[in-house]
Amino acid sequence: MGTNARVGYEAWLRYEAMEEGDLREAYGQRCSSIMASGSSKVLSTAARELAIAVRSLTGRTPVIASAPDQRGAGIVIGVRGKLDPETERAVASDLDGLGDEGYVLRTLPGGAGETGRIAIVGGTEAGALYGVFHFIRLMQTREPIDNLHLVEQPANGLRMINQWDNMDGSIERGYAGKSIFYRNDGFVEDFARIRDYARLLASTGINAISINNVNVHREETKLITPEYQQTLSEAAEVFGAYGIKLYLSINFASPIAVGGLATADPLEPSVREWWAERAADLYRSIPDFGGFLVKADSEFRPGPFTYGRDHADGANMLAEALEPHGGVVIWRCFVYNCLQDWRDRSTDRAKAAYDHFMPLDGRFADNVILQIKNGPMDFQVREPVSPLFGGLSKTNQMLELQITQEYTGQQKHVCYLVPLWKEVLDFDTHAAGKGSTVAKIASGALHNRPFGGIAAVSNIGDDDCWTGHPLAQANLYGYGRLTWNPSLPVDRITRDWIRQSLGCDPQVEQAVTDILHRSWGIYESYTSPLGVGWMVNPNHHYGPNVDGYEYSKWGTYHFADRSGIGVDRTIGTGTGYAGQYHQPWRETYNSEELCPDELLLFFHHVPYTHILKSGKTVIQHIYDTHFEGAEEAAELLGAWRTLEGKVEEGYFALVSSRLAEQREHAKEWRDVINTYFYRKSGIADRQGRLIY
Ligand code: GCW
Repeated sequence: MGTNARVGYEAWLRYEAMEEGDLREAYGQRCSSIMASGSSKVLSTAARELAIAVRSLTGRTPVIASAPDQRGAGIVIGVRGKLDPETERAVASDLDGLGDEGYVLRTLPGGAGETGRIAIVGGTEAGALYGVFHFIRLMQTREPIDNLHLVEQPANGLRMINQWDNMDGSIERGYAGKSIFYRNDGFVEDFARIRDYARLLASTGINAISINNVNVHREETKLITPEYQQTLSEAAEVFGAYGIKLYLSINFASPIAVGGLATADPLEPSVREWWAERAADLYRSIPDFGGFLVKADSEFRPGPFTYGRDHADGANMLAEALEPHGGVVIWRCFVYNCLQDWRDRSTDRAKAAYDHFMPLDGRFADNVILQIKNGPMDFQVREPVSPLFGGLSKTNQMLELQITQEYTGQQKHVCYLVPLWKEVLDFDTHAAGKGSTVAKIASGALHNRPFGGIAAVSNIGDDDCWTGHPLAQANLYGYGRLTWNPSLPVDRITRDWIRQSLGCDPQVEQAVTDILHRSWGIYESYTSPLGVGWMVNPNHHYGPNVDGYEYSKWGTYHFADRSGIGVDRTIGTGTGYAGQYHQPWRETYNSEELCPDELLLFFHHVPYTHILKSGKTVIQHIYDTHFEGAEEAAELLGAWRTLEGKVEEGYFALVSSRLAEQREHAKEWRDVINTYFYRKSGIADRQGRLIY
């Protein structure tokens, strides 16, 4: 139980002093000296991070050595090809085929009476840093380190965070305070907090960050101009020391807005030149700049459509500007008609991304990556996986997730998203036969693409605990771990996060695991039912409002009437969306009988009396899940309260107050939804519970 002034600030890099005993002794002894073979920035970061962790965990201050410990003990951190000959020889067999960001973690045999040293060797310095954070995690989770022999490699080239931060200090869809990057139309003066963020991210494997909102407003448009280059290069340095590359969201109309040109037409030579100059300039001050993230022709953002050009024309123009410098364009596929007439039943927002981008497959430059949201709509608590993943085969793709809980309780409710993301990553599109998972498509492995990865919208702000709700830290952490290795089991991620953040008390681990693992299901049960989505208050998206978006232009409807509910997206009588999938999904989703219950209303309009696979009618399912969900939400608070005295006081209190708020708000959801459907359908609850 630490005594930090700022509750939860250290998150999972909290190095609480270990309990006295053999393990603490052993860690301390093994780590008595730390030697970094080389003096680069990232290696120094790695050595420093390890020293901090060892000192706090074991109480022993390691010697920072300039040569390996002659007695054979200690930690050697280094990069392949630049190690002392003895270590290089000892790990040689592990280095074959090791990628740049991969690492080897190996306990080497000692001579007579010696313990032997531990080698942490990366393909590059960044790899070594990831190895160090892995090693620290082993100590935090009390794993043995006497016989380590691990070789790790990231599954994804790009492991990215998208900040939706604005330069006035606000954060679009932010639920954890203000931006840690900006204030009053400029950067913050002190980058200390940004540095602390970089280390949290790097410790989970993140290697890329875009630092401004994809909705690029006036001031942010200037980020690519000389005005901000000095400050940007300082920010890039901070991230660079942790192996993280900086990206910027750009405004497609920049040539007009800040370039003084009359057009932003991507085929116009002066426009192309302008972008090429901007890119060259950026790379002059930030040699390892990552590239541009682009939201174009989406929700009122400018784009190539204005000039009669398409997304490939737009993206390729930027790609051409970045290509000489090794940069990439990440082009978002969140493109749909947001001025739909609700009376128009033929337009289906779910179909839009596929319809826009499939015809362009094969036309994008090699350094363009299309960033696709996990679902076809927008980060709802339940959606099918976007069919675009199974569609594109000649284009680099990247999966976009949302860590910030826009539609999943806004960090007032606990909603652990790692299980949801796992379902998405494991989803088999059948694009190239069985085993064509989203994980393999996003990484680029399935279609052998040069670039790929995962991006997610961050959930942090300047709140003491970063994420508003301390338990929401588990989402940021779990996201990073999944980008490194999408096959990691959920349990493993949860266990590590708890031990690293809250210590190794088994009772804490049990209770918090339980809370986290139940949370997504609970949230789903008292909010919108059976995959239909929305039912939230317009604009801010918090709290129940069943018809909040029903007669709006946003294309997000549930079509509830007196006899039934749901969206017919079948091939025969509906919008045809189900036809965007490969078999067997096309048939599964298209059929009322085969469609899984949890997505039934996404694909079908059915009567309230329709019998689900569970044996219940739709209406009874709605009543039951809402009554049960609200009860379970209350149980979460009870479960948490058993940990009083076992979790640091401020942290305990903060989580308690959030869970109490969730309990009350879940009742509001329950009553609004149940009442709405009772009044619509006139069908009573079989159990006669109170409905208003
Ligand atoms: O979910 C919607 C959000 C917008 C967001 C948009 C997007 C950044 O409500 O706030 O804008 O998605 O992903 O572009």
